[in-house]
Amino acid sequence: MTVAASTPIELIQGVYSTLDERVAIGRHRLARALTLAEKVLVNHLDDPENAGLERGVSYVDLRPDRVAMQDATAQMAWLQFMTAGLDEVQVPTTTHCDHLIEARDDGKRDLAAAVDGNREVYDFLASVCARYGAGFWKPGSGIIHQVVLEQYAFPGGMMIGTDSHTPNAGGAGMLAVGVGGADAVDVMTGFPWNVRWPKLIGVHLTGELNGWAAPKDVILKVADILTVRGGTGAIVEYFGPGARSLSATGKATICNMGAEIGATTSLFAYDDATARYLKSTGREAVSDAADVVAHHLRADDDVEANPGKYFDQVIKIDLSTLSPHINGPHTPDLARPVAELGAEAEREGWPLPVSAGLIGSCTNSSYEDITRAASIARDAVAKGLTAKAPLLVTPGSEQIRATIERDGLLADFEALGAQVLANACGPCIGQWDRQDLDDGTPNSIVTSYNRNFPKRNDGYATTHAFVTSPETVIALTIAGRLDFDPAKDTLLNDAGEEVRLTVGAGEELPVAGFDPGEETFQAPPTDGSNVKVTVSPSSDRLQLLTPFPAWDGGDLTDLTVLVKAQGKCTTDHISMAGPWLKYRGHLENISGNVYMGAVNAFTGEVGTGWDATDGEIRSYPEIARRYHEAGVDWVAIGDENMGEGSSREHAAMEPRFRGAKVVIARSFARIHETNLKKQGILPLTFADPADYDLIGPKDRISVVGLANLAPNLPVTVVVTAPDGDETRIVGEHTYSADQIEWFKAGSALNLIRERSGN
Ligand code: MIC
Ligand code: SF4
Repeated sequence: MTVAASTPIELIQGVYSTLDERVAIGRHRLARALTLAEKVLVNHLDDPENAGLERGVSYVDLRPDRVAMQDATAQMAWLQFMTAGLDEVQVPTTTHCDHLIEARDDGKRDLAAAVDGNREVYDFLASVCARYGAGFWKPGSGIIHQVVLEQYAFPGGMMIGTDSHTPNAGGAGMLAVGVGGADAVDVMTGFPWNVRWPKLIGVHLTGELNGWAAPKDVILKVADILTVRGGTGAIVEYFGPGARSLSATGKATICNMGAEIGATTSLFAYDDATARYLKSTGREAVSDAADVVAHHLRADDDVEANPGKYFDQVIKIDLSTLSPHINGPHTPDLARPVAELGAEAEREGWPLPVSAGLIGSCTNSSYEDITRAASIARDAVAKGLTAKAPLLVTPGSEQIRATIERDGLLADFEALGAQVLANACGPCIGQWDRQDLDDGTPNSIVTSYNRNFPKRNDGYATTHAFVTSPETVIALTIAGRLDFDPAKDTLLNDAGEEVRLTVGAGEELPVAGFDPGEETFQAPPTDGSNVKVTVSPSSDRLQLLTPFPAWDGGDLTDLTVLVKAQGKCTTDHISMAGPWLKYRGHLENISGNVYMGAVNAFTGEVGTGWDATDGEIRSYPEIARRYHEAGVDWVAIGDENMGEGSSREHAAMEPRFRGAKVVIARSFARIHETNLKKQGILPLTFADPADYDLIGPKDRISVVGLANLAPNLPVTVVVTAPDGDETRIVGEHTYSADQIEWFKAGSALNLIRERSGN
C-alpha cells in the first residue's frame, strides 16, 4: 500500500462507485429516505444487507477508508500494532507530529527544541511508519485535523483517528470519528471497526451569520443546549439553508467541537463551499468526482422538509439572530453571550482582566479564521490601540503558516505584539511553558480552542479558560477584559480617544491560492521490510508492551476501591497531558499520573486516597503502583460522563496495567468506555445512579456471575462494607457478543494476536 500526501482519487472513486447500490439498500432496509450520515454509514458497512440498524442498540462493523493518528496517541497505537505481527497496514494510515511541541519562544525555536527533545519518539514514529507503509507528517507540518482537512478529507468518505477531534473532517463532508488506539489497530490490521449504530441529532440552520457572530458560536450554542453529555452515542447532522451559507472550514470548526458534547461525530453535506475548498486546496479532481454523486452526498430531500421523521432530536438555530458566545470556565458547555460574561464573571468572582489571548488549535486556525482575526488586529493598530494582554497565535498547518505569512497576516498580529508559535497544538494541550504568571495566581484567559478543563492550557489550577471565536479572542485581548462587548463598547486609544473595533472581515480562501510552505511529508518506501524500528530497553519514553493476562474465567472478587471520583473526571483527570505527554509511549512511566486529577469523593481532595495495604494516605498513582506490586486487584468508581474528553487510551491502559479490573460509573463517555473494554477492563454503570452513594472508601467490591456475561444482561455487584455487611446492586454494561471476547482474551489486542497467530 502506498500512502501519499493526499487521498488518491482512485480510492475516492471506489467509495463513490458503491453509493448507488448501497444507498438503495439503506432506503430499502429502513423503508424511508436517508439522512446523509446514514448514507455514508451504509456505504461503509461490512455487511450492508444484514447489519443490525437499530439506533443506539445494534453494533455494526464498518470499513473506514483511512486512519489518522497524532504523535501523542500514535506511539501506543503503533506499539500495539507491532505486536500483531503484520508486515503492512491494511488501510491507508498517517501519523502526524503535533502534540509534543512546547510553546515557549516562537515557532522556529520551539520546533527546533521539540525536534531535539523528542528525537527518540519522532525517530520511532518515522521508522515505524516507514516499516509498515504509513505516511509520516513531520513536526512542523501542523495539527492533525487541519492537515487531514487540507489533504485527506473527502465528502462521503469515512475515517477514524486517534484523537477526539477527528470529526473536524465533517466540515468537508467526511464522516470522521475519534477513537482509541486499539480501535485504530483493528482497522490497521484489516479488521472492521465496531461501533454502535448511532442515534441521530439534526441541527437545522437557517439565516446567515452577521456582526461578531462566527461559526464557532453555532457549536458554543449547541454545547449550551446539549451539554457535555448530550451528544453521546449520536451523530450530529447539520442541514438547512444556514448550513449552506457557511464555509467548509467554518463547518469544520462546528464539527470539531462536537467532541465537546460527546457526539460520535458531526457532519455537513457536500455543497458549493466544500467544492470551493477542495479546489483551493488542490483537489479539483475530488470535487469533480463528488459533483457526479452530489445527490448522495447530502440528505434526501424529505429530511430537510420533515426532519422530525428522521432525527431523534432536532435543534433549530437561526444564524441571523445568533449572538457571539463565550463558554467556560472549566467546562465547554457553560455558555452565555459575550455581552453577558462581564456581569456573570463579577458575580462568580472570576478575574475580569484577561491575562492572555490564544488563537489557533485544530478548531480555529483556518485561513478564514486568521484573516478575520488579523483584520481586527489591523483595525486596532490603525486606531492607535495596543493589546492589553499577550496574544499567542498557532497556525494550524505549515500550509496555513506559509500562506498567512505571504499574505502579510502574521505581520498584522506581530504589529499587535503577538507571539507566533509553531504549527502545533501547543498551549491547547498544556504544552505552554508560561512565563508571565506563576501557578496560584487567579487569572482568566480567552482561547479559540475547544476544551477548557482546569489546568488544560498552562497547567495552573487557578487559570480560568474561556473558549470563543478567534474574533472575540482578539477583541477581548485588545480590551484586556472579560467585560468587554466588542459589539457595543468602546476603548481608549493612545491619543485618549474612544474608538470602537470594526467587525472582522474574513476571506474564505486565499485569492492567490495556498502556499504549501516547507515539505513536511515523508512517504513510506515501497518495501519497508528492511526498516529497523528500535525501542531501547533503557528508554524512559518508549517501552514495548507485554500483553495483559487473559480473563481466568472466574468472578472478580474482593476488589479494593482505589478511587471514587466525584464530579467531572475527564481523561485529563485520569491521565493528565502537558508534562506527561512525554511518556505517552511508555506505559509504566505514564502510569505515574493515573487518576492524579480525580477528586476523591470521600475527602474532596484532588489525587489522593486511602491505601488499603497500610492505611496511609497517598497519591493515587503511588497507591496504584503499590497495589500493582502487591498484586491487589482494584476498582475505580466514577460519576457522570466518566472519561469525558480525549480519546487517549492511556486513561484505560494505565488502570489496566496497575491492576484495575472494573470501573463502575454513573455514565461513561463513548470513547473511554470503548477503551476500557478494549483493554480488558469491565466498564459497568450503576443501574440505579443513587447506588454510587453506597460505595465507601474501605468497601470491597465483587462482580459475580461473570461466566454468564452476555449482551443486555446486567451483572450483580456485591459491595461488602468493612463490618462485613453486604449490599447487592445491579451493574449494567453495553457489551456486544463480540466485545465479550475482548474481555475474555484480556484485551482486544490479544484477540487480534490470537487470530493472526502471533
Ligand atoms: C485533546 O484535545 O485532548 C487531545 C490531546 O488532542 C486528545 C488526544 C490525546 O490525549 O492525545 C484528544 O482529544 O483525543
Ligand atoms: Fe491538538 Fe488541541 Fe486539537 Fe487536541 S484539541 S488536537 S490538543 S489542537
